[in-house]
Amino acid sequence: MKIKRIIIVTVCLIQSILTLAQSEVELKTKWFSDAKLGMFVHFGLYSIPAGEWNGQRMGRNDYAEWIHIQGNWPYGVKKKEYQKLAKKFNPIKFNADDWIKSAKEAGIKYFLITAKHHDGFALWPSKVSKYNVVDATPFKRDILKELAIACEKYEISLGFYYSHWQDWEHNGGAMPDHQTIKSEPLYPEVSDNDFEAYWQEKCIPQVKELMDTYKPKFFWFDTWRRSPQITSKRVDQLIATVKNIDSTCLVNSRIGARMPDIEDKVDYISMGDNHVPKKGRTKTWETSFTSQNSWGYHKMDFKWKPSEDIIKVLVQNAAHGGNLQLNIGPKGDGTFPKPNVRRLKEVGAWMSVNGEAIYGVDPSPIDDPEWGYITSKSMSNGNTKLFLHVFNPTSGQEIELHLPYAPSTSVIPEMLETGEKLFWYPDRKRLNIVMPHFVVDKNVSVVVVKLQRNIYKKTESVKGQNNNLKILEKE
Ligand code: FHN
Repeated sequence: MKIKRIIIVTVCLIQSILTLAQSEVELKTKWFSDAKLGMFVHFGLYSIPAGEWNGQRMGRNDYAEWIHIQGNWPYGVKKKEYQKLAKKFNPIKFNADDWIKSAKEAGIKYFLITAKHHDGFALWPSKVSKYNVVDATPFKRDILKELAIACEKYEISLGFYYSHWQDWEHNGGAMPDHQTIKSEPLYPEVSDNDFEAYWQEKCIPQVKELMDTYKPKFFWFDTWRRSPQITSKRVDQLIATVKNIDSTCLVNSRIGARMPDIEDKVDYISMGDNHVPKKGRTKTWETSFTSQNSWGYHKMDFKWKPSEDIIKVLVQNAAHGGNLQLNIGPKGDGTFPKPNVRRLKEVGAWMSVNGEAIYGVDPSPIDDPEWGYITSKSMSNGNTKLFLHVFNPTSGQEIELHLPYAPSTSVIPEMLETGEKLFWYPDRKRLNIVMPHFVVDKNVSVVVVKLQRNIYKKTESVKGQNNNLKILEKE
């Protein structure tokens, strides 16, 4: 009897500790998951050749930031040749204030930049390696510092991408997979001892330096497959390097892609490139999304994604509890490409009237309808606001909203942008809503429905739903 009681008490204790720990993590990541829209920037030496080496378009995945490996295809560009780009790096039109202001106007809440990408080049005056923007280029300005000042001015949270695994400058840094490169034995195999040297001499000290100097609110580390070099011990050391300086600084899951326990160790999950999942995750998550195919600016990549698609992906992720990080590859002169400028304005215009249906929303408590997606907010008075994001609406279209109970007669759906009240009629547990005659937005129109009930409540963790929200079948 006594033993039974001890077991029950211990289990309860463990459960409360786990719940406490979980809510602490949720609290720490709340600003990030509420933000919903971030900007990712890939900027570096590769922004100069912009996808072309000696008059020839680069090979393979056509990611401009990979030109070191994929220029002069299929051989790659020799390290000495590539590093000569530093002497040409002089983005005189770079204006941190302009960048961050345009992010702000687009409704973006946080900003993330490649402090160091795979080529190993640092965008700040690193004391750890002379291969940096101040010591190695004619530009001689601390890009990260200027951006940090602008972020503070516009109240945008600052984060850094840091390539901790691949580093093509340090002799011990990881190199791309040999089987995928047709080149001569251009890249020697890196031994674990060499990698350890890189790790202790460059990676850890640079991350520490970034933490101490710029006080970022989050890090975005990058692996995309399991690697023998990225061991649990190294992941733990890197996380500790960040957290020992600021325990609230967030770390993403691609610090150790495909490691079995990685999601327990980190603060938020980063999807694979451009991966927009059909369902949410139990933990805070984001999709990094390119504007063209390439991350770094590529002058021959014309696969620009329309703003309409970007908005739809933002909505889809928000409905599943995730963020969208829209990537921009600035040009070698430091300006944003024209298609990006336009897209930022268009996304910003949509956000300026529909932001309420995106920022700080909960994922949909209802299954995805066939006409679009739903986001929601539970109000302090116990009511629930549903935001119905109707994709490609047509004049007078009828949409069906399936609820867990018969709707009350006081529900009056209205358009978020115009306040126009909509005709509706109930059909048992269904609400049929008639869209306006004049369609306010032919891409995504948002309808607000205020329900005088709380249709979800906090429950235990449910796989596939963020923030542990589960719909109440019956009240
Ligand atoms: O190789 C990189 C690539 O250049 C880019 O930075 C993306 C961003 O998610 N991450 C890697 C590929 O997945």
